[in-house]
Amino acid sequence: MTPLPLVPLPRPILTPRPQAKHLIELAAPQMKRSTVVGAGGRSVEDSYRTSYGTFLKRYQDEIVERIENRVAAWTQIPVVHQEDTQVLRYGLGQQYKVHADTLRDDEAGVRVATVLIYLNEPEAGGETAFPTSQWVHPSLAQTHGANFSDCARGHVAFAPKRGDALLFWSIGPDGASEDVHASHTGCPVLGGVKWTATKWVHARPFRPTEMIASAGGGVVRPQPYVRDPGVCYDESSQCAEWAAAGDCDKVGFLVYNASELAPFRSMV
Ligand SMILES: O=C(O)CCC(=O)C(=O)O
Repeated sequence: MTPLPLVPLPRPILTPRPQAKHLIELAAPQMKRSTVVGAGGRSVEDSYRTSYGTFLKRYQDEIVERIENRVAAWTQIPVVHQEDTQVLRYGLGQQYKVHADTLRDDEAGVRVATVLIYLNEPEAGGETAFPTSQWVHPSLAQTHGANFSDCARGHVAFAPKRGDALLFWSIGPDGASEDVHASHTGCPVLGGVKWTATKWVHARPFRPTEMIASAGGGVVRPQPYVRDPGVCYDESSQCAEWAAAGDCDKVGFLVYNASELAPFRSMV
């Protein structure tokens, strides 16, 4: 089977100022040089990945919890499958060269999806590029790529926009094979600084006892991805119009804005 080109979905996921700023403020005092997985599975510093980063615990406060719940709603996979939030800071020239996110954990299995949230906008560069994928429609190269840096030019790529997030799947629909189109790079920052928050989502629950501890030791609250069948969830100003046209009666209805590749509203 020839795999389909990857369609990373950009979507606003944070209220840009307060929530993005909050994540940066939580992370800033504890940033350390990022690492890659080296020989024997050890974490090592490498010129392949030159950012600084740290992790924020799941459900560590209300804002983190809200964001994690949104990631769960978007991926339709519970928060307990998410790793802690990794916040990254890229200074001038810093980057993450082409790689796949398919790290395996003994208990949680493979990382199946990534939600990459942009916390600010660098002055130049810093795009996320997918050099082994193609745009589903060639016109998108013009719409999205007008001001790309050399690293991103000609590729499926996204320039950071504060509050927006990208969702992409690293594992194919068979649940096992790696999707080569999901290889990606964090292009070098050419001006200013770039902050991101990454949520990696695993096939199975990721260290559930840690999550219960960081949620205060109590019972983990119900998650919003469990939705009432037949209930509309409005995520677009056009929802009232679609509802009036009877779309809410169509189970499984999902509206996409093809020009932006963003799902606006879903029903279960
Ligand atoms: O910073 C980026 O644009 C990409 C980050 C990334 O590749 C990752 O965190 O796995």
